[in-house]
Parts: sequence; structure tokens; C-alpha cells
Amino acid sequence: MSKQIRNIAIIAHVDHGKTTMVDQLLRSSGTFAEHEKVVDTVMDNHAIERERGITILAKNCAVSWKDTHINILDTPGHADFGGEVERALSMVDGVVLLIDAQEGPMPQTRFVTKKALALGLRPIVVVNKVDKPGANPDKVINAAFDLFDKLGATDEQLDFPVVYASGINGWSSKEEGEPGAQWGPDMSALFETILEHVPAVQGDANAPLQLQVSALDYSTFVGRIGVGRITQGTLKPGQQVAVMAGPDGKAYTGKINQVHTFQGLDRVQATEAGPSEIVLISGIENIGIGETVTDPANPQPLPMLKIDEPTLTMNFCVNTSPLAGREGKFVTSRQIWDRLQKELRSNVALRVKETDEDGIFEVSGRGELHLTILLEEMRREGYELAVSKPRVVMQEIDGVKHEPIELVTADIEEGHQGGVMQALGERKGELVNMEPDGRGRVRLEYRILRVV
Ligand SMILES: Nc1nc2c(ncn2[C@@H]2O[C@H](COP(=O)(O)OP(=O)(O)OP(=O)(O)O)[C@@H](O)[C@H]2O)c(=O)[nH]1
Ligand SMILES: [Mg+2]
Repeated sequence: MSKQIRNIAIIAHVDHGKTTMVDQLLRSSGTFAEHEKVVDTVMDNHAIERERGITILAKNCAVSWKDTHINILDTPGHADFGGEVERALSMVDGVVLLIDAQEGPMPQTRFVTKKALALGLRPIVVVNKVDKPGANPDKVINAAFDLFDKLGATDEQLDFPVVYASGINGWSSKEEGEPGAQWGPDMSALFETILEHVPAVQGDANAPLQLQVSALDYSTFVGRIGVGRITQGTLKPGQQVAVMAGPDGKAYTGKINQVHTFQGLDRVQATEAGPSEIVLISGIENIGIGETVTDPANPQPLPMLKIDEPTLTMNFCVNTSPLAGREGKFVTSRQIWDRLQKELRSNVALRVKETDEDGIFEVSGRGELHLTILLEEMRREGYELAVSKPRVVMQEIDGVKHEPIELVTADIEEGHQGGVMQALGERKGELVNMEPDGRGRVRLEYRILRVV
């Protein structure tokens, strides 16, 4: 009998409660022992994530609920880490879209929903944080419907299931309840909805193997590890495979060492894995994101992942100031270049180019935060370098120069409306929507050129 499996990604705007929700799904499925003390937002396990209280990298975990294995991907909400969301979506068959019950859909809700809809996924909408005093679930659902409609959702996608939740308090409900009360006993309503609406195992276990690598990891014992979902076929430790970078890529062969699956926050060894399972594989030293691990006798590579283009670029340069060499131990052009090349393997939205000048590299990403986090990471590892001011990346589409445009949402007290409108007007922002909430606050939406 094949295993019962569901693969989901949790997506949302910044701070709408994704990582907190994952905590509760882990807790309520009995992942932690009674006495085990678990930190909040346990998936945010990198130093910079914990310090800043934000998610930067998409990460896997898995829970068991009523004999079903549910792989869960927590994703970041910041626009700058959109590449991580795109990467995560390549591993799942369904998404749980969280929307803050008070704030409603925000710019990044739009971005992640658009990606999910385009992939043909049918989101489950979770109206989250319904415990907030300003929660307005009906308004949020209507706004979600309008958003889906505007983004060209199919009738089936428009008919999305809705769950209400207070992730932080660990409860969910299919029905709306009284403000201030607890609407449901626990997370069951959300689990049930996932089991009901996310497609179960797809793909033929007897077909040629096809597994696209969507993430990389590293262990000092086994070296590089590829993470991905098996779309078809079966995989065992020791198996001979072919690896291909898309249909036009050149195939090379290798041998799988170990196969692991996710269980809670841990990884467990598997003797065999089949369609829809998300696995970690070791043994192929040079494996890269987007590549397909397939059957050498009958290779069936998937197209490489599609990731949006960078919008911002900065020069990373060797520090030539008089104070050079005081802060870091890796200071040479070669060392900086090698570190950037390493970053490119897993940081899917990043681009790195050499320039005409020795020791100056052009590093492009999705925004200032994206590049700042990389810089901070490098500094902590002991790299010393100088950087230039960020510049906007222009794109030429059909011979016409295009500049990136952003949607800005300002949620402010009415008293500040004049000042904010003036400031955005000076930067040539174009007001697209203005909505007073009737309680002294107003929401302004602007289209504005990428500001640096
Ligand atoms: N009132 C209320 N607050 C919540 C709830 N869930 C999360 N929060 C709070 O919202 C904030 C953000 O929570 P996170 O879980 O880190 O949000 P996130 O979506 O993972 O954030 P990013 O990954 O950075 O996009 C934290 O301060 C939480 O305590 C909830 O159900 N109700
Ligand atoms: Mg998070």
C-alpha cells in the first residue's frame, strides 16, 4: 500500500504568522514530548533569523496526522526572499495561504498568491490571528476573493476552502465564532482541510525515476545533500542515477548514497521512497538546485526552476582602504569570488558577475534586505569587503527599457495622511487606492518606482 502523503507550503505576507503556525502544527501532531521545552518559531533556526525575528530561508519539516505524513514548508514573507517562495512551491501540491484577520491581503500576499495560482495550486485560505481585537474575517475573505479574481484564478481556485485560526493560541475552526472567544478546540480543522483539499499521492511508482532538487543542504559526514520531491518512480539507497540540468542539460551519472525523509524537525533514514515523497539524498557531490535526478536508462528531466529576475545590484569589492585587513581573515578577490560562487548554488534569486575591474563583482538580488543579509553572513564568516551603493536593475523587454515598480502600502492614522501623501508624491508615487477604515486609520496604496 502506498503511504498517505500531503505536501504543503505555508505562504503569506510578512508577519502574518507562518512560522508560529508551523510551531502549532508540530506541537499538536505530537512532534514534541510532553516535557520538551520548545522555543517559539522553532523553524527560524539561523542566527540572523532569530535575531531579526524573520524567516529568511524556506525550510522543511513534517508531521503525522491521522496516519498521513504531511510535509510542511515554511517560507519567508519579505519580498526580498521571494526566490525562496518560488523554490518552495516547486516541492508541494498545495498551499496554505495565511492572511492576517485585521490587515487583510497585503502586497506580498498578492505576490505569493500569484505564484501559487500560476502553478495551478488551489490555496486553502486561513484567516489567521482572528483573536486580534480589530479582526474582520468577512472583509478579509471578500478581499481574498477579489484578489484571486484579479489574478486570474480559475473557478476551482476561486472556490477556496476557508479556515479561521489563531495560530499563536493553537486553535482553528471551519466556522466563524464570537469575537474574543475561542472558536475551535485545536488545530484539527486546519489538518482536516489539508487532508481533504490537498491532492494526495500522484505519480506512478513504476515509472522512470524523476526527482527535482529544490533545496541544498550540507553535512560534514556525507557532503552535499539535495532535497526534493519525487514526482514519479522509486528511489533506494545505492541506486545508480542520471542527473540533468533541464532537458537541454548534459547528463552525468552518479550513485545515491543515503535517502532520508523529514519527520518532525528530524530526518530519518529510508530504505525506499516513492512518488510525492520529499527526500534528502546524498552521494552526488555536485548536485545543484533545479536539476533532475532520473533514470539513466530512460532519463526524464524536468525544466529548470523559474525564478524572477533581480531588481537591485551592488558592487562587492576588495577592501582597498587604509584600514584594510583589520576586520576579516578572508580579504582577497579570489576568496570573495569563491564565496559568492558557493552562495549561488543555493541562493536562487542571486546573480553574480565579474566586472572589467579587478576585485570588483556585481552582485544582484531581489532587494536591499536580500543583499544585506548575504553581506552580514559573509562578515560573520570572516570575510572583509567593501560595497557600493545599491543601484536599480533595468531590464530590456522587446527593446524597451523597463524599471522595476513596487506597490507600497501605508497603513497610518488619518492625521498623517497629508504628510505621507506629500512625501510619496515628491517621489512620483502614483496613488492607486485609498481606504479609510472608519476608525481613524487610512490605508494608502501607491505604485512607485524602485527607490534606493
Ligand atoms: N495576535 C496574534 N498574533 C500572532 C498570531 N500568530 C503569530 N502572531 C505574532 O505575529 C508575529 C509574527 O509571527 P511569525 O510567525 O514570525 O510570522 P511569519 O509570517 O513567520 O513572519 P516572516 O517569516 O518574517 O514573514 C509574532 O510577533 C507573533 O507572535 C496569532 O494567531 N494572533
Ligand atoms: Mg516566518
